[in-house]
Amino acid sequence: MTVQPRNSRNESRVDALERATCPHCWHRFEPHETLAVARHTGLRSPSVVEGALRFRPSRFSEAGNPIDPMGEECLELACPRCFLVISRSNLGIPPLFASIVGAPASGKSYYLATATWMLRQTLPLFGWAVTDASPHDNAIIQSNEQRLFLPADPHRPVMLAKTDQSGGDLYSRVDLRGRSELLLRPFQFLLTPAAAAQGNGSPKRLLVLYDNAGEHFLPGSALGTDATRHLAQSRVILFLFDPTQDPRMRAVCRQDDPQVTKGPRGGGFVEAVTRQELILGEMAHRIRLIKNAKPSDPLKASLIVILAKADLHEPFGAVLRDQSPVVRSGQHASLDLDLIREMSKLCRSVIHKSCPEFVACAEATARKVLYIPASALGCSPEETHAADGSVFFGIKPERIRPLWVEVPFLLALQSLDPTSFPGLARPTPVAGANGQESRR
Ligand SMILES: Nc1nc2c(ncn2[C@@H]2O[C@H](COP(=O)(O)OP(=O)(O)OP(=O)(O)O)[C@@H](O)[C@H]2O)c(=O)[nH]1
Ligand SMILES: [Mg+2]
Ligand SMILES: [Zn+2]
Repeated sequence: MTVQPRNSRNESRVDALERATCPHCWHRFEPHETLAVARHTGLRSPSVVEGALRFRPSRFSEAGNPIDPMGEECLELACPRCFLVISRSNLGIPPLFASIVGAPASGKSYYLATATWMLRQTLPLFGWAVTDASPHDNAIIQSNEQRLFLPADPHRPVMLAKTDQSGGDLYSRVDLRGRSELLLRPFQFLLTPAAAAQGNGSPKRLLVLYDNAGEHFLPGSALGTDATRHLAQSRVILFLFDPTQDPRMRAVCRQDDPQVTKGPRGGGFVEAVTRQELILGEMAHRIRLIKNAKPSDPLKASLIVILAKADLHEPFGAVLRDQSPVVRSGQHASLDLDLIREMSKLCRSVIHKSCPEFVACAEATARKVLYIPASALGCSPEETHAADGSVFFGIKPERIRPLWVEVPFLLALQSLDPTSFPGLARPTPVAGANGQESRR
């Protein structure tokens, strides 16, 4: 795809494209406004964080790539507002923004890494391929996936670090019209219908996800107001409800998980995050502020409450292990929506029994709320002694069995494109010995 201006010879091609949305600052712009990043090392821009000059291209190579003022062919593009590098997939491919929300240590980073890994395995069953739209931006999530699923030594416990609140590779500090803002790095996945699915005209999709530090979602977080602005773009919000952070839910969890007795990271429980409905309320408040909506307006986004770490709560551990809503029949897969609805009802009633105020808040926040139990690990982490004498909650990769983590994303895709992600019309019996129909 080129970024040639309107008066170029490719005018009709540019006009056919939709407006683009920057995944860093969510500015919407026409494709011809896209900037190019100069390749010549002598072209620097002191006002840009990443250094190289950004410019509106007027000359193009044979291949349609911009040429910088020193004659070098440029391969990188940038947003005209925040100047951060964007992927070519950000031009013309409809994005599906999804936000993952939850208290510190509610399991967001483990959830995200296991869900993206499982989507890479599951979406091909529906005829879709998953690739990294921006390998540079996705490096963090790729390395988390590798650590959990493809380690050199699967017997050696590993852990994912707590997400930084600022700094590190996850953030870019930019100057937006004189105001310094902290922008969170997006993880972007290109979903492409495979040859078999292309016949029905399904367009490619760009799934855009973010991994915030939980502190960003706490009421009063100054850093969080900038870093969670993606919430207002999202069509689907996944709220991770952590049963280990509420004493009433903790009481009905498996007690042999170190988080249940020592707190989610072994340093005790933090009272400020016990009431998870306050985090949900703060999230809704921020979205309404950005959208200039009335406090009584329900959010337009779908809200999926994920009962995280569901391995801690029977019957979910066993049921999720035995039943998958992804049903394969020959070359095709479909989603057992009846099973998902049944689990949603069960999950709602379990949370409601211990935390009725949370359910009331969720249902006052969005028009449509689904409750999905999921477990990133499928088992508990273990107290592990590191070589330097410190203790951490580690997990042996050989024990990891994610349960239902990809289901919320499959549901979001199903509501956008029911032809590619068909729902099963009726509950279907599990796997026949003849292999005609099977659950993944
Ligand atoms: N039992 C169980 N524990 C889990 C699961 N997923 C994550 N955990 C534990 O939850 C703790 C926190 O997980 P993280 O993914 O780092 O939490 P986070 O929400 O990203 O935390 P912040 O980055 O601080 O916002 C870790 O100690 C994990 O071992 C799960 O599926 N089951
Ligand atoms: Mg995290
Ligand atoms: Zn931008």
